[in-house]
Formats: sequence, C-alpha cells, structure tokens
Amino acid sequence: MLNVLIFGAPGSGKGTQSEELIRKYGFKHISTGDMLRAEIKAQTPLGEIAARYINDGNLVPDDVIVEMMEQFVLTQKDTEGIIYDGFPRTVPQGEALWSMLERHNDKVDLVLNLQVPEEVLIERLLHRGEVSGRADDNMETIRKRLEVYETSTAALADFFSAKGVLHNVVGTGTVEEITARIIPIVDGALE
Ligand code: B4P
Repeated sequence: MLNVLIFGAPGSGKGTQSEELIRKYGFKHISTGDMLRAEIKAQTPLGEIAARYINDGNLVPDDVIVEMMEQFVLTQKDTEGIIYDGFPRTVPQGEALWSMLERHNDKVDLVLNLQVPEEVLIERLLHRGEVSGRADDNMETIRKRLEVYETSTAALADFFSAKGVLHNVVGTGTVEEITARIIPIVDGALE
C-alpha cells in the first residue's frame, strides 16, 4: 500500500490533483479540510472548534487533528494506496503521522510538494471564493492562510526532504500538465 502526501500552500492544487490521482490509481483520498468542513456542517463539537480557527485562516490545533487522523489511520487496510491531502500541516503533525505509520509497520512513501507563486495562489482562491462560497476564500483570510503556511507549514518540506521522500513539483500550468508531472513520480514508487 502506497502512502502519498500532497503538500503545498492554500490554492496550490492539492484537492484538485488528489482527484486526478484517485481517478487514475483508485487510491483512497483523505482531506483534513473536507473532514473539518463536514464536521462544521453537521454542527458537531469538533466542528464548532474547527470553525473558530478555519474562518480566521488559522490552523486547527495539532492535538485535535492528530486524534482525528489517528482514528482514520488505524482503520485502513485492503487499499492500493492513500492520498493524504492537507495533512500533515505542521512539523508536529508530520512527526505524529510518521510514528503512527511506523507503529503499523507502514511508512510515508511519497510527498508531492506543489510549488506555486503567491500571485497565482491568490488568483485561484479568489476565483474559488466567487463560485464555491467557501467562508475562508476571501482576501483577508487568504492573506492570513498564506502567512500561516509560511510560518507553520513550509518547514515540513525540510522535514520530509531529510527523510528522503520529498518530490518538488512545478504546480503552475493546466491541471493536466501538473498531473503529467506527478504520474511518473507515483509510477516510480509503485514499481
Ligand atoms: P484545505 O481544505 O486543505 O484548503 P486549501 O489549503 O485551500 O487547499 P485545497 O485543497 O482546498 O485547494 P486546492 O489547492 O486544490 O484546508 C482548509 C482549512 O482547514 C485550513 O486553512 C485549516 O484551517 C484547516 N485544516 C485543514 N487541514 C488541517 C490540518 N492538517 N491541521 C490544521 N488545520 C487544518 O485548489 C484551490 C483552487 O485552485 C480550486 O478552486 C481549484 O479549482 C483551483 N486550481 C487548482 N489547480 C489549478 C490549476 N492548475 N489551474 C487553475 N486553477 C487551479
């Protein structure tokens, strides 16, 4: 089973490329952003906590995310692969996932780091805000999310590079062009 992490700034195409990989490889997809938005919609206690952070462009605390993901990782079997989209987002989350998988005799196989310039990220997220109505896709919150990415998430690239699993991917161009850059990396890991 292949554990693939899709990593990048808000708007870098994590969710979009995950969908392409699910279609091609039949991998299972887990998006912490989608999970949290579902909790918010269902008005659960976890959703109430998550909304306070997401609507301001902040990250949900590590302990909340790690507990949510621990339950997910524990129950996974009989699948070709899993795409982790938006998790981990901090070095403590990265360390937690690494040891969680090790405890199950498993590992992170690939980290795809989608690299996109800031002006393109802002343009994509503002466009999505117009069509999806997502509460966090407005200019003020986007700026905050990009700042949080730089201060809390970007360091994960060094963490995974040191583990020898990081692959940088140029994240600009059409969706198909980016997918075409990712496929050889995934195929290489499947061989
Ligand atoms: P996410 O749902 O992960 O939101 P995101 O970072 O904005 O990425 P997303 O996957 O949605 O967008 P994509 O880049 O695919 O997280 C939301 C919030 O939840 C976080 O801010 C945080 O508060 C919280 N959260 C989630 N996980 C957490 C964790 N582990 N720890 C703590 N908090 C957590 O695409 C964006 C747009 O670009 C789309 O509209 C898409 O259509 C477009 N696009 C993509 N590729 C394109 C291309 N090649 N060309 C043109 N447009 C493109």
